[in-house]
Amino acid sequence: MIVCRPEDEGSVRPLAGSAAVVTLGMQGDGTVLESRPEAPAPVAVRGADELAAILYTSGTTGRSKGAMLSHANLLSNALTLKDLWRWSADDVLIHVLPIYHVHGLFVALHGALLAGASVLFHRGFDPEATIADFARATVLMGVPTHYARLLTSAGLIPVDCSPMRLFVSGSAPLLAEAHERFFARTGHRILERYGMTETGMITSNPYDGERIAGTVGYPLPGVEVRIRDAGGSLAGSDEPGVLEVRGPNVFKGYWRNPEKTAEEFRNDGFFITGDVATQADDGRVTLVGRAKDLIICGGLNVYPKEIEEAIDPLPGVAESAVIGVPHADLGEAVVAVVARQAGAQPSEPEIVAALADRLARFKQPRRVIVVDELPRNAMGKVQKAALRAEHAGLFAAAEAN
Ligand code: MCA
Ligand code: AMP
Repeated sequence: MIVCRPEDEGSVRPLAGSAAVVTLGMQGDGTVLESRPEAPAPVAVRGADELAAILYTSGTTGRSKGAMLSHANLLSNALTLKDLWRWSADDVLIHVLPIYHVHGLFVALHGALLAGASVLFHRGFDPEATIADFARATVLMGVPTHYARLLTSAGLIPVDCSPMRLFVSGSAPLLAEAHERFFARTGHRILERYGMTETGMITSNPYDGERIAGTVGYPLPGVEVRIRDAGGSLAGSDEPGVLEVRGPNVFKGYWRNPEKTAEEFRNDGFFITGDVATQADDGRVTLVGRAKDLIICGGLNVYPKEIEEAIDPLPGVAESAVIGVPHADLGEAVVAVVARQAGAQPSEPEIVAALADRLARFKQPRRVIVVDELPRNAMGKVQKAALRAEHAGLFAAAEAN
């Protein structure tokens, strides 16, 4: 069955083959327009281990990888979260996330669908429209940028959010300060959880117990987590290392990419997340960094290598280093430090303009800084940590002005 907007029906039908086409849309005045199939479509029977979805996720190599998720992967995570977060048919979810990522597509929608709850589907994220729905909804799921924007919205004080029972945050780190400020404004402690496209959700702060800001809570029931230090041994409690995960939620591998699949799994079935974490004696996990060179901007992932590969061939550019810099709204913002070729004068506007049709908007650097040369260590490696430290205040300064 294909569900599309009424205005797209003409272009979708020729592609539909034997699938039923159902249309669903809304007029400006809020009237729902829907068509139903002439006859109910036959239900296709699928095995638990069969492929349910291939979700593309970017990689350090610059090329996207298709994560193969089975029906069992999706179902196990959905059933676990339904119990853990107490979904019921009385719930009303405010849906503000894109439905092309695990967060909006599975975590939010599956919970609601499995419980038979209702969904208030927003076309995009508007803080005022979201706050207006707090009076008639029970659950909100968002990335930290959503909460940062709710907090800068005047509408949040005073606000009737009496029906609301659960605010979830994930996809990027939620600042402890945002957690506290949200509590002070609304009386709700945001529940932070952690996951990945390849694994669905891995850990969650508790529904009843203490939700500690800056931690991502405990491994979900049935999900095993372990942490390996830099030497490859299992880390002791509170010692940092790369988090590995195994369980019914973990994907089957990358589509037509057995080499990459083999690289990211251990022989005993644990998947290497690339996130650096610590685990306390009681099992609580805290993310402390990333082993993968990844920037998370407004909940969307940007791999520096892809951006550097777009910048390096531009006229007058010798080389570039792309970093993430703290940004109050987006969490991290993409910044490119560009070393010019001797005698050349590439400018920020020129580079920005050249990238406009080469990179998706969210991957485009917010600032380009042109320098004579990039800092390197004794091994000749570009010192990104030094660049991050040097430019850490870039957006803080802009906001203060
Ligand atoms: C939009 N822009 C961005 C971003 N989003 N730039 C950088 N990073 C972004 N994330 C651009 C727009 O194109 C626009 O460009 C300008 O910034 C201002 O747009 P604005 O209107 O402020 O943006 P928006 O449309 O309101 O979007 C912000 C957003 C959105 C609502 C935070 O980025 C979003 O929905 N993020 C959530 C992504 C998500 O679902 N992540 C989960 C994936 P111009 O100035 O040219 O107009 S991770 C996942 O699924 C795992 C499993 C997990 O753990 O959840
Ligand atoms: P994606 O590849 O889009 O599925 O993004 C997954 C990555 O998002 C993880 O590997 C983490 O680095 C990050 N992530 C997800 N949830 C959180 C969280 N609560 N805090 C910090 N980082 C997170």
